Amino acid sequence: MTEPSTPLLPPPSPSSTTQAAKTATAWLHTARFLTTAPQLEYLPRIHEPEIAFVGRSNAGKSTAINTLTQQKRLAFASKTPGRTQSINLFSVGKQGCTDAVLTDLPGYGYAAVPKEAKLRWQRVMASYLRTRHNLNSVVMLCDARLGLTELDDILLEVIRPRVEQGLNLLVLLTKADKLTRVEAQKALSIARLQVGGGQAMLFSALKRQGVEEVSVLLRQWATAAQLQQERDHEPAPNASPKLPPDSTPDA
Ligand SMILES: Nc1nc2c(ncn2[C@@H]2O[C@H](COP(=O)(O)OP(=O)(O)OP(=O)(O)O)[C@@H](O)[C@H]2O)c(=O)[nH]1
Ligand SMILES: [Mg+2]
Repeated sequence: MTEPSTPLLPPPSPSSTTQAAKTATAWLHTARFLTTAPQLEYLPRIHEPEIAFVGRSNAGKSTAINTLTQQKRLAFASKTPGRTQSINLFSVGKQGCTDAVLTDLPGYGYAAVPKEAKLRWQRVMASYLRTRHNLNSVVMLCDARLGLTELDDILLEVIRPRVEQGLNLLVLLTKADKLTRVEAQKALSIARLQVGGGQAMLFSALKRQGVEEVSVLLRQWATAAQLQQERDHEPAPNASPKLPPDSTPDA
C-alpha cells in the first residue's frame, strides 16, 4: 500500500497575508542607522545580509527606505537630485540584533555631474554589485514614467550572473502615482520583460502603493538568508556526527 501523499499547503488566506504584512512592516520599523561610508571603497565588512537600494539620481531610493521603515528622516530624501552623496547603512532587527542591512546608495546619472565622475561612479558601483560578499538582494528603483534607462540596464547586466546564482532582484517602478492605471500597467509589463530573473512591482510612497508587498518580500529574503547562513554553519552530516552511526543513546 502506498502512503497517502502529503497534502499541498493551502494558499495563504487573506488573513495570513495581512499577518505577513503586519509582521514585515513591524520588522522594517526597527530600522536604525548603522554606519555611513564616504565612498563604496570604505564600506565596512559586515556579515549580515545586505539589501541595496540602487537607481538613478532622484528615483526615490531614500523616500522608499523611509516609507518602508515608516520613519520620516531615516534616509535623506530631497527634491534636489544627488542629495545622497555617501552610502548609508541601516540595521533591521530587534534591538541588539541585526537580521539584515538596508543600504541607501547615491544615485547615478545626475545630469550636472561631469562625465568623468559619472563614469567613475559607474565603475565603482559595478564593482560593489559584483564583489560585495554579503550582498543578498538588490532593489533597483526607477521612475515609472521613465522605466529602466540605459544606465539601469548596464547595472542589470553586471548583476545578472549573481541573480542566476541566487541574488534577489526587485525592480520598483516608483512614483506610480504620477501615471494613470493603464500607463502604470504598461510600464510594469515592459519592466517585467526587461528584468530577466528578478521581479518588478509598482510603488508609490505618496499613495503607499506596493508598500506591504515590498515589505513582505524584503522580510522573506532576509529570513531565507538567515536560514541559509544557519545551514552553512551547521557541521556537515558526516563530518563530526554527534553520535556514531551504530550507537544508541544511553537515556
Ligand atoms: N509623487 C511622488 N514623489 C516621490 C515618490 N518617491 C519619491 N518622490 C520624490 O522624488 C524626489 C526624490 O526622492 P529621493 O528619495 O530623494 O530620491 P533618491 O533616489 O534618494 O535621490 P538621490 O539620493 O539623489 O539619488 C523627492 O522630491 C521625493 O519627494 C513617490 O512615490 N511619489
Ligand atoms: Mg537618496
